[in-house]
Amino acid sequence: MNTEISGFLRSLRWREVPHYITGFLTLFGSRQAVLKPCAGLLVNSGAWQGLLKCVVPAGVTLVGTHSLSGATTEVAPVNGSKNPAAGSINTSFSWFFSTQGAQRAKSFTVSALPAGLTYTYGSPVSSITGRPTAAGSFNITIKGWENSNRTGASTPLYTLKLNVAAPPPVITEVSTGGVFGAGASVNLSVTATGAGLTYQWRRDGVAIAGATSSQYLIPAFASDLAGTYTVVVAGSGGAVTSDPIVLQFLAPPVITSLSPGGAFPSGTKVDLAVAATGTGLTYQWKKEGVDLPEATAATYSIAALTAESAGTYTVVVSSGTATVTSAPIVLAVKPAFDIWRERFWSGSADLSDPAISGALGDPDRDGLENVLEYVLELNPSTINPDSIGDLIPDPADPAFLLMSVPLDPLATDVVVQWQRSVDLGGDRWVIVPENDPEYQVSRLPGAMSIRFPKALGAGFFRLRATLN
Ligand SMILES: [Ca+2]
Ligand SMILES: [Ca+2]
Repeated sequence: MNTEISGFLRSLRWREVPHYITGFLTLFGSRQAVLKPCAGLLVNSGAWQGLLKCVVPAGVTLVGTHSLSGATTEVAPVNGSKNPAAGSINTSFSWFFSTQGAQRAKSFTVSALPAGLTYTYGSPVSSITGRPTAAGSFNITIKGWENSNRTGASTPLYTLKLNVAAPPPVITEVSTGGVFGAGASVNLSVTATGAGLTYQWRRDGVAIAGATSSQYLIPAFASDLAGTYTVVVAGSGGAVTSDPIVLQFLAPPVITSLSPGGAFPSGTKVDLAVAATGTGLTYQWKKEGVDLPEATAATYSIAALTAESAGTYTVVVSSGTATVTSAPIVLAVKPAFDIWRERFWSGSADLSDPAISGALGDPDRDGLENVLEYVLELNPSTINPDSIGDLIPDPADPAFLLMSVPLDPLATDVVVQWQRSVDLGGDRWVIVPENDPEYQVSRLPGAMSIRFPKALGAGFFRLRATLN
């Protein structure tokens, strides 16, 4: 009797029974192979069934005896494949195996394959290939069969342990830093690839509570939020930290002067102006909070104030993203005569007494109604002379007489007319129309004049003023 180690560990070739047994016998648990022929006990002449039913003498521990190709055929990795095997998510994986022994398996049962892997039968080498889609540790079981349709004798169950590692996350994009002013909205974001990703944003190395998504929004930037930000992206394959994102604080401009608001007669030209300190200043004027088109200078002019253009104005002064909004400037339209009245009677009950402060009032009893005091720029509380001027020869042409009376240029809400009389008779005052062919009447913004040929003879003239 003679034994020898052959093929692979635990396989023994038994040459002593040449006329019956030509296969291998696997002996598990016994280093010292002690085999005795089963000759005569074989039930069947076929090699497959023969050894299966061989009776092993006492004293020999025979474990895992199976029926495929005698007792020596089992599944084993080949072509450099190892067990346990290592793979990575979404990465090409190949593992080759075969049966070892005198007879090849003609089919396999491969169970518990991780997603992404497939089994392919081949002769002599079969394979498990693909790209695993999930990380983890997997136990794949393989069993070889005598027949191609997974019938007949089979090998023992072989277990391939496959460890699929997830790759560490890869940050593909992360926000850059910048300089931001108070109140600026800053949105930090990171894009990364990897499985099971979690995020933690940090400021100056300290985790920010609740900042655990791929985006971190700072709704209103402030000086104490300046610093170096990073985000740690962790996944099943590890964790990576982003490049630093430096956020700097930019102090806002300081407004040093601003036009006051006020009430102005309709048609008044109003210039609004702001002055501020800061670098690279830009401006945006707004009315009722809405940007005014092309109102982006330090001054903004309203050519003629109207009820429509009256309202509340502000100006936003910016230095980069640092901005400051001015106090409101309220502009109102008010009749010029009312503004004039308030100049004399503001804060007094007289302001609401028409007999005193109304257009026809004459509180100083100088014979000039308030509307005349107004248009002539006189004081309604002090007595003025009843003469408003003299007729003089026109310096440009002495053949003409001329009288010019200064008027308040803002008193555009008053109709002023010349009247003339030959003898001061109470009911003989005649209005001089503006297009009178003989008496030339002109009203300029600041004066009212009348001019006529000396030959017409002098007379008396007076002004009549009527509030519009
Ligand atoms: Ca008066
Ligand atoms: Ca007066």
